[in-house]
Amino acid sequence: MKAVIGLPRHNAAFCKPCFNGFVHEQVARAIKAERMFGRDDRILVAVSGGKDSLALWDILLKLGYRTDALYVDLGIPGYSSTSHTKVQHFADTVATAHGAKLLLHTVQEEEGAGIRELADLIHRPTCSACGTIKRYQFNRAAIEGDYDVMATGHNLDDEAARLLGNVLHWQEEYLDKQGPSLPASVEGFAKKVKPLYRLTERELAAYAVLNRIDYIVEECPMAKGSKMLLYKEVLNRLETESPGTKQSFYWGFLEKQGTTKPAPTSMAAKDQALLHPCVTCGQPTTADICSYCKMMARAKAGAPLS
Ligand code: Q46
Ligand code: ZN
Repeated sequence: MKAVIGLPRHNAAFCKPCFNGFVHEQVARAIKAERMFGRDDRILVAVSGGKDSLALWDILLKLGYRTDALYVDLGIPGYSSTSHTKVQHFADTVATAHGAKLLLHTVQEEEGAGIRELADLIHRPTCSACGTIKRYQFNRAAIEGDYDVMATGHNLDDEAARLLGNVLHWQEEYLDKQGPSLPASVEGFAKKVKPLYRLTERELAAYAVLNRIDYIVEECPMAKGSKMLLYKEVLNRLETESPGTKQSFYWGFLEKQGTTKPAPTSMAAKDQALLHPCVTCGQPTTADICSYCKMMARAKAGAPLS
């Protein structure tokens, strides 16, 4: 059969069925190696409408896992409506046939304003406010829906870029939490996994195209000029010169981390000592009020939201 994609880091070229087999195998290995979840677990995938998260939902369904998805509508003009349409289309044409459902949270409906307006009100960069909102929404949906684990579509490029940023700034506490599987440290905090960490952005784009997954190609407009995009560019240059760089950088880190980091149980114990329920929403936090509730209180004080 005709080769449809060459993978320099594996020194191989694949036809479509073999490529799909390769992608599924990489995800299966990730799930097993990092003890992400089992056959009986209920999984909630965070979908954005991009190739990675939709490919992840597709792969987990095809591997036979019980996987629903959550889409958070951030209310970014011209972007959120398109990405929502792509997610809905995938849910209707693929996921429903597997008995899976799509959950929807709309920031505008819940908080009276979209993400950009909220960020302006509290004088924070949009992406930092967005991070807090997404973390809160995904965790809440996972806990309320009684899911065992929450999965995100972060790929090898994302994780290598994040690692580069954390190393450049010696963000040790972030380095500690950069593994592909974070345990549910306390009641009220969902376990989080990244089953695509063995696959690159290019491989996932190829998977989406070959399997006719209709995804939003444009990046979120807020990502423009971000450090993450710069780190990805740098790593792509290195990858072109020496294929396998991203893989050896991130997987090498995981290997070293595996030999030095404390076992997840002791990490959970450490977190458990620090976290307790937010007095406003009940989600775990190290302060009295969680960062999401603080943010919304500040936004409401800054300007009355409808
Ligand atoms: S969605 Fe949100 Fe990203 Fe858009 S506003 Fe920034 S953080 S760029 S992954
Ligand atoms: Zn709270």
